[in-house]
Amino acid sequence: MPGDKSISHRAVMFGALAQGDTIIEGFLRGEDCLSTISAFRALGVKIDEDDHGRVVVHGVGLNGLKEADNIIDIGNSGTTIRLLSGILAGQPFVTFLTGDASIRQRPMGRVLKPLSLMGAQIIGRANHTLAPLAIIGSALSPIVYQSPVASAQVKSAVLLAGLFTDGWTEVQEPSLSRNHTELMLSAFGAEVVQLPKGAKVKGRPILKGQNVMVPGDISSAAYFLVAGAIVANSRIVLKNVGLNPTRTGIIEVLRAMGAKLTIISQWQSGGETLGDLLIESSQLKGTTIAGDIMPTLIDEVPIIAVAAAYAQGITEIRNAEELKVKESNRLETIAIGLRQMGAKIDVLDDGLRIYGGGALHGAHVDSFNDHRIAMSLAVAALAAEGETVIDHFEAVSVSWPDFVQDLARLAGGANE
Ligand code: SPQ
Repeated sequence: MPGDKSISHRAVMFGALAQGDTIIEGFLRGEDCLSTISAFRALGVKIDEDDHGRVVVHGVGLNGLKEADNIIDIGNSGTTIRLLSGILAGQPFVTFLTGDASIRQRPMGRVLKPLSLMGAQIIGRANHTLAPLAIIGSALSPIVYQSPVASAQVKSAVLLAGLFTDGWTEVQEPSLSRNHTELMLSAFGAEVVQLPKGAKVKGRPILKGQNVMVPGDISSAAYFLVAGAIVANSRIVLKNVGLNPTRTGIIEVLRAMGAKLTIISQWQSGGETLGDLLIESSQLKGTTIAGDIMPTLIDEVPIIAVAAAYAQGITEIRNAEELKVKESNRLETIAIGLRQMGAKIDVLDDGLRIYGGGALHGAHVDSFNDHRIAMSLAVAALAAEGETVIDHFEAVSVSWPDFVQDLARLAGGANE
């Protein structure tokens, strides 16, 4: 599996803020994580590759970043712009951040609001809710922030700003979101306390460069887990997959749907849980997904919709409003694609109702420039009757540049 996107971003960011070198093995060379590397290079951090293909970040320490001499373009990466905003809010210089058309529509107010409560000065379009952003570095104070959304990007932005304050910064969230920031900051030497729904961090730590082993991305593995379940006569072993409990909702849901999914082995590395997974063709049945599990499978909803379309019975997904503000409105875009392939789906205010059981057929569909929609529709196409053409498939490059080649190794017949 390609390296975990969330962990790859954070390894570069924390490596940059640490003293000494950070060596990253298994770094995801997708466009999003490459945008994070470019951003930190623009901020004066030397980042290169060693003879073993590992990324080496030559840390500048907590106070070593330098003002960039131009606008930083973070492309399609929400994680980069939001976490960077937290880091840059407390710097003694000005930064301008922008991104592609999708990023410039995604909500930034959710990050700017808590940061401004800490004393940050950030200007954005549409009354400080949209990028481009101008970040005028300022002295920050710690806060206790009650986040209205379960978002790891909001939580991380506030905790990272908290590194540049005197005292403890705390974020509470409605449900626990992925906790890679907390685990990795602690591995780099920061004092971090994990809360049942949130976390707190002590400001001005001395971070020390680390060797980071990036696990395979469970959000990428999800495509092959569903492919293995819905395509007849499949048997796939996926190795070194990250199994952090804040990310494994997909495993719980596929099992509840009747998937023959086995965790063959499991181990710990760098504070993260990893494992090898086995998936076999399965007769799936509908299920209900709602509540605290949602942040643990937030990026997997489109591929779960595919599994549900091939399952017997109805699947209902609720409390998934966050899907509306991703790279596309994923409730709408996955419904459009799957309907074109013959599925029956209702888009609800906060989720999807999928009527399973109908056979899907090939169709001419669109990814809407969203990597997760592109890969989900490709998996739907595998088990459909006839050929499917997916427009704007190149969107997969943000998280899995070799997706087609890897899929073709398993399925044959896929091409660009
Ligand atoms: O980085 P980006 O563009 O926001 O990527 C996505 C994805 O599908 O790859 C979301 F569109 O993943 C987010 C995820 O949805 C990555 C992330 C992180 O690394 O902290 C957290 C989640 O977002 P959020 O808004 O719930 O915090």
